Amino acid sequence: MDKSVVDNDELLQSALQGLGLPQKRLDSKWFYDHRGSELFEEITQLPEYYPTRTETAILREHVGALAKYVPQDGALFELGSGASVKTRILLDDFDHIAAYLPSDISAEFLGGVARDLVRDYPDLDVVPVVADFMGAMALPAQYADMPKAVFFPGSTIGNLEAEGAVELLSRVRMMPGVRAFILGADLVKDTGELIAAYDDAQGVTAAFNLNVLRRLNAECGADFDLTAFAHEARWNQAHSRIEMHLVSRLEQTVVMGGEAIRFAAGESIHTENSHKYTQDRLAAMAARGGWRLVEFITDRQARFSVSVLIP
Ligand code: AVJ
Repeated sequence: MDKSVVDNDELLQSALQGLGLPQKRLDSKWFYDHRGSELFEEITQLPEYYPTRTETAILREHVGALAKYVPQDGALFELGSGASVKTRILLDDFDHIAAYLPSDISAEFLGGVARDLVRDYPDLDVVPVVADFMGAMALPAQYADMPKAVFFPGSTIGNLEAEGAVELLSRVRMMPGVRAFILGADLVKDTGELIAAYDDAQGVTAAFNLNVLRRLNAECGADFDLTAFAHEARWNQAHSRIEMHLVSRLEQTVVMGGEAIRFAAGESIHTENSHKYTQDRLAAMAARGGWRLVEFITDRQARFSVSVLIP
């Protein structure tokens, strides 16, 4: 094998491990290279993808109520901040905070976003933190102890299984200075509506899903034929989640990192979970993580929720 084709050994090791499982898996965090982050921003504009516009409307309407939970002269620390589009609703209203700390796994994407925020919010310390929220999130020293609220919108928490979500909630709870956790979470609803949101007519979600294979080719020297896999969104009732899969259209063998990975026709790679909640389930999960749910705000149709948790 030509080792020089492997630019990302962490991705390669993670992918080899996941693709070696009986139900092949790829961690959804690998969607978010620069291209994947762009495709996700396109998803947020789709007519079928209700979460972003619904959460945006909730934030606009209730920003005043949320402001009370964000400490005076403190910081807003965001997990998985992406393009920080929704955060601007809060930043435009919060004139009492000192710093905004966006964190994201895509360093390149985050850098560009932070540059725009520095320009648009000259009175705010905008300090980007490159971090995976499933790992240690080390904040720069002068912000580590600052009173802060943590913002985790978009139902990104839904990518985690229950144990992972509780672990994350506990870990954030332990960070110094944390006074509140503002959490966006998608809610259980009609299955047809959920499926459409993850299998849009324009095929943007399909491109987003397939992008992870393009990434394995580009960064790990794999030889995935992207036309040989089909995007699929499934509702898993038992786990109350939408699952995304990439289904092999035929029997095939893919080579990656010197290993042959065999696919039967119809066999899938499970690429994402997106859990959908009820208020009771969210409150229970928060409690297991050491938090108390004190606000639960939804739109009129109860499609999406923004909760405030306090220690
Ligand atoms: C960014 C994790 C919230 O689960 O809805 C969108 C990602 N996947 N369409 C979600 C996603 C397919 C999204 N999150």
